[in-house]
Amino acid sequence: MSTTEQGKTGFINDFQLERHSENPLLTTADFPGASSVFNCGQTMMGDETILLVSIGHRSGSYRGLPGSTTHVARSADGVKFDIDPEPFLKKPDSEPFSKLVGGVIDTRVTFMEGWYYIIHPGGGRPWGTLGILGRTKDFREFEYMDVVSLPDNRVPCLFPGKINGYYMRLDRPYRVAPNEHHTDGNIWLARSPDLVHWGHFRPMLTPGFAPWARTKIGPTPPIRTEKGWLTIIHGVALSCAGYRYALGAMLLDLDDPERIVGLTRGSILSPDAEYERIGVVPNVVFTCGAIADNDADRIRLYYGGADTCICLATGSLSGLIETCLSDGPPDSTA
Ligand code: BMA
Repeated sequence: MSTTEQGKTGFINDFQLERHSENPLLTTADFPGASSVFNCGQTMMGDETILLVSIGHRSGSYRGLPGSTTHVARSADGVKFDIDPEPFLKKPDSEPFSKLVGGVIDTRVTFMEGWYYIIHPGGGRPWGTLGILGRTKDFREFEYMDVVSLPDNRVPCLFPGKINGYYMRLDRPYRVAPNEHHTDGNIWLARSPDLVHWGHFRPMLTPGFAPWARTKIGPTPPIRTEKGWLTIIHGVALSCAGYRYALGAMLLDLDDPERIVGLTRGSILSPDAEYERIGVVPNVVFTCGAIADNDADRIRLYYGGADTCICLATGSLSGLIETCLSDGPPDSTA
């Protein structure tokens, strides 16, 4: 196992993503009236890097609640971003979406068959939090498709194409405790003939495989590599200081993605920089995906720091894959 123990913060991996020297790349100052800046969905459209950045406003809107907005940020070099002034995702007019979508956070983007599919959480009170699917071709026009998961399952992450005749996705259903804090939640696999109807559910990974992921875990859309489906995951540890969000990765078998062939036991990015430790929600590095630059053997991860800024971390793609493989499959799956 390639992990080393780092004092009280738990395990971090020998393989660490490197923070970009210009971090944070986007802050509340880049969005007039913003009080918080979240996560973000990410993809390439041609040569352009696209981020979906969700914003809470000083007027009081926050975290996917009505009034919060999600904007497209576009970049030619992956570092300097132009932000579309008009929100890309707004509260929709048509049923059932108008009932289930206030504002949007945590967008997961998957490109397949000429469309960018986006799943984001919806619902909330009184329904519970569920996954809503829509799609765009250009990050200007967006169409909602359907509600694709029941509460509480807010993070369905699509694979970028059919495998063995089925669309597939990673889920993270969870239970909400009486104090309304999320509890547990495991990663599952689901299959579908058409992206709307889902079944063949299989359990894959449960929290607790490492100190940084002992309380909660969650997936992002898998990326195809020669050695397997690479999936960045987040892990949460709860202590007397509150939640601490870190990132790791897992590798899934190409033909049988239910099988985890590698899992980083240490985190590959944890909240250590000031802009990750101090902000609206302290001690958070959180991402909704990653971008693989295969020719450059590089993985780029745009992530939210402390729910207050967007940052970039990079690393060797093959290095991360090898780390997953050398750390090996989880000792026991659910
Ligand atoms: C998660 C996500 C992230 C956020 C984190 C901490 O559940 O919603 O976008 O960064 O909580 O607030």
